[in-house]
Amino acid sequence: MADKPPSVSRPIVRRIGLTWSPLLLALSLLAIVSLSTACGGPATTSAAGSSSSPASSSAAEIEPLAATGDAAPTSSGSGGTLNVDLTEWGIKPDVPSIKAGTVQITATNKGAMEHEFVIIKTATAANALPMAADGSKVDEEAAGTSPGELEDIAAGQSKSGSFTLTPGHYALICNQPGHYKQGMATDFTVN
Ligand SMILES: [Cu+2]
Repeated sequence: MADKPPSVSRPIVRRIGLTWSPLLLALSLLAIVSLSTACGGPATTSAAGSSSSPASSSAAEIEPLAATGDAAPTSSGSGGTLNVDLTEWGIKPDVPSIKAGTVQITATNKGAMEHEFVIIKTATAANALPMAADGSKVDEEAAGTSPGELEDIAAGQSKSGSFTLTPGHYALICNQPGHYKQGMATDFTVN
């Protein structure tokens, strides 16, 4: 049963092939000639265009990052990732500035106490921010605008978040009571 259909179809194919082969040869020769002459140029350019357009589109996806990376000092990082160490008593970003955009920030508490990481966009120097009435903390609302923070980072722990940072001067602080006065503040620039 299974052998019959192939044995039947094969002769049909052969007959078609035999009867059509002169015509197919002629047609294929014509096709080859017409393709190589008329479409040869466009075919190669369109092939080059199609192969270069994915390349250029993928390059376009990379180019903004590469271009911003080129425009910025190499110390400003990739433009997308910022790592910050929190200690007693300091805040140390791994780069002094970064490109504007969506920035993935990881704050790591390398100290022995709980800390937090607060981002404040402000024209004021990081060590001169206005204090709350009791003097224990920065008055964050008076200091500027905050794109966000990573709260309650236990000793030895890290927290990460994605923040939208627009160009300007920032203060990166820990606003646990008393920590800012101990020096947990640093200036940061978004280009
Ligand atoms: Cu702290």
